[in-house]
Amino acid sequence: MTLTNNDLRKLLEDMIYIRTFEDRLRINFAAGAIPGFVHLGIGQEAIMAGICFNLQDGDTIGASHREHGVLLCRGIGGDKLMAELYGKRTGICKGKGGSMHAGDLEKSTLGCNGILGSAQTIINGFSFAHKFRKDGKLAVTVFGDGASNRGEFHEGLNFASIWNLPTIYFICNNGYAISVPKSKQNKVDDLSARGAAYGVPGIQIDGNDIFAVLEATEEAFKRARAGGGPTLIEAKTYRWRGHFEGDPDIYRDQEEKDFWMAKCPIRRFEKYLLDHEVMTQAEIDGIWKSASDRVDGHQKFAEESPWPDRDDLLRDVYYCDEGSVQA
Ligand SMILES: Cc1ncc(C[n+]2csc(CCOP(=O)(O)OP(=O)(O)O)c2C)c(N)n1
Ligand SMILES: [Mg+2]
Repeated sequence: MTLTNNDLRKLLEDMIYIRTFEDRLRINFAAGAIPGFVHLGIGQEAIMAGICFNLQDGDTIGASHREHGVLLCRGIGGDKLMAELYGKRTGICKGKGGSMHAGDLEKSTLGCNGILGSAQTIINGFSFAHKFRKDGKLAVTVFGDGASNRGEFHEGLNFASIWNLPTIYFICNNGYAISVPKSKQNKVDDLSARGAAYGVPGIQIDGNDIFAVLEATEEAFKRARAGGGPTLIEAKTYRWRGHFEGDPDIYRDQEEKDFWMAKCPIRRFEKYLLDHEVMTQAEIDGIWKSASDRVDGHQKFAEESPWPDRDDLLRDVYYCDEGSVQA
């Protein structure tokens, strides 16, 4: 695909912004400022930025518990996301969703589902709607290697195939489901091979290579928009942090972590940009600095925001689209 220097700069900015935002979550969670669970996607930035780069407005994306980066790239706004994670009333879900349920339907960006696998069937409702309305849009579901062992993944992929739906199944294979390594989850080397069982093209890529993510999604999205049906993409990657913040992470050795940290998707992309003289080190340093300033602002906004009122407790518990209710 052809990328301009502005495209390359935007991709690097997005990846650095995600890393900086999440690194701040790491620090602030440890300081006790963030309630609930937080799962960080540090090390998986190329996947989040790459998928979102190729999405159009109106395409639906449903990510999982580790993809704050998707929310940022979809333009939900760092203030509203940080406030949500802090449980504040100014959050995108008024502080009631937290890290795992933050989403914004107005930006066609779904919150995550606490039940692993269920999002892989639900997503087809959105892609079916896109197909039914003939709006040329698609729906992507982003989930982990662990979730790909749930029955709903298989059911959903088969359904998308038989209905020829514009659904993209994107597996972030980071090698672990909590403490269980992939080798103990299943005996399939390539999760992408599972597509063949349902007549769906399956492709495996290096999830730490932004260009591989861009190429795979560009092709899959093009096929989906043209009525060619679903694609299964497996991106191999690694999470640098434990499963959740606070996880003692005793099931992975340092050698393995060092191996993957040396394959940092951001450093790798920066090297490409420097080697090809697209950017100077000073420009890259400037991007890190401005990401840090932006995140300072989000943190301040979240810290200074009010808590939800006691009266808010039972508001928004049920959603009712009044237009569809028959008198
Ligand atoms: C049906 C179900 N079983 C178990 C869990 C608990 N759980 C939460 S995350 C997780 C592991 C997910 O692993 P993976 O899908 O690989 O995603 P990753 O955390 O590696 O990004 C599990 C088992 C759950 N949320 N839902
Ligand atoms: Mg995993």
